[in-house]
Amino acid sequence: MSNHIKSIQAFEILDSRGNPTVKVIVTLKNGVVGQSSVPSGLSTGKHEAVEIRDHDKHRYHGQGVKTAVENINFILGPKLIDLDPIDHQADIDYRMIEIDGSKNKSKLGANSILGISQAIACAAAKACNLSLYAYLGGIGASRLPMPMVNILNGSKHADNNLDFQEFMIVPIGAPNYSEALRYTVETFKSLGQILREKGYNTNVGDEGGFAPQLKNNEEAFDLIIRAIEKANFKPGEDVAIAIDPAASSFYKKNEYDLSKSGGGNKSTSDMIVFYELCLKNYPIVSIEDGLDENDWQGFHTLTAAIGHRVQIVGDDILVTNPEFIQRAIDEKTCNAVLIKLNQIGTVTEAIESVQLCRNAAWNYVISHRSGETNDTFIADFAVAMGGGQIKSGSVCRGERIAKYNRLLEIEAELGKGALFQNPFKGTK
Ligand code: 2PG
Ligand code: MG
Repeated sequence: MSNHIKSIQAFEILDSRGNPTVKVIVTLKNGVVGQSSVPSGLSTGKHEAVEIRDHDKHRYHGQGVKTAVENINFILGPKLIDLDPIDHQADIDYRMIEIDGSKNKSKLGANSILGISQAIACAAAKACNLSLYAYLGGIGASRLPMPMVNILNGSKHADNNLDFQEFMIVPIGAPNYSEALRYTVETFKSLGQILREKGYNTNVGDEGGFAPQLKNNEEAFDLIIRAIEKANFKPGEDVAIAIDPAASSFYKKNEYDLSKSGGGNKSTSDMIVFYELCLKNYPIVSIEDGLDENDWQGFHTLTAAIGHRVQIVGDDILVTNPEFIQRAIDEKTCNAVLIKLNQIGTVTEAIESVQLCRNAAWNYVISHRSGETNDTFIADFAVAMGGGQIKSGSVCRGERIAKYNRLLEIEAELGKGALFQNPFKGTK
């Protein structure tokens, strides 16, 4: 029986916010099955590949994905039957891009195309009797990524007064992945205790981080430092801080509106001064989307000012698009890229984006979306791409933990051969 594709079937399932999303099952003629589900963002970049929703107000408040499912079952799927998925990922992905025909996958939907793209990779890996990371990355794929764990949620991911979307911790002193994860769990638990003692709410946001009402950003940083210490780690040595302000979310009328968290309105240069001050006062190693997604000049100035001391990550501004990333490399817009498969819509193009980063000696962070499923594709993808960093939210909520747990499994499978990527201190 051959490895060729027998059928491609899609379904509407729910993501972690209870919103519909796409699940795809690819079956090969030899009975091998590969499956994958598609995530969905809330603070999306304007230039992301387009996720198709039904906009039928009578179903799921317009959020249904039946059209995307039908595009798979009746348009894309039938055109891929009989193809051999093994080592033909790029060929199949570019066929789908051609069938869609638009510049941003708006005709058939990035959610349709990515669902197939990921499920094809999973089926091919299984047909080769390989783990997904080993199939995608080859025998050199043995480096686990540095986790960036989001322990305080704000902005669009929580109903509190924090303007910044993500306050993360990075276990930069950990010797390996499993220890790194332990550092983050113990710090997260300590933060919970501190919040409880102060009478703050310990409910969590969309990505599993706590979501209390705080006085301002400084209080968030102070609480995190206390949590690191309470967990018996040294701030800046064992555990550092990373932030994703997701600044496009509070950029209004040419100003950064931080009034929700008591910071007033700020210009681009005020924001840069503010970040410089944060770096002086707190052990911050990474700032993602510190400015608006259209502020290429501002990003360049920010990188020139502090890029030698801190990782400046482009998410909404670069949308995992190789063309945008190449421009950013040429113009020194930042020095690292957030990689989200559904921002670009195929596994092949996401790999191209990572390759651009590696060639430019830029860091890259493989990322989940705020709307997730228990799919663990990004965990394998991170190892296949040589480690880098991964952000999958907090060490809380099943859909976030699924990725971190998959990395523990991979670490165990690699045994003595497992390496750990520490972009802040070198590989161990
Ligand atoms: C981000 C992501 C993931 P969303 O901004 O980095 O944390 O959020 O998926 O809502 O775009
Ligand atoms: Mg972001």
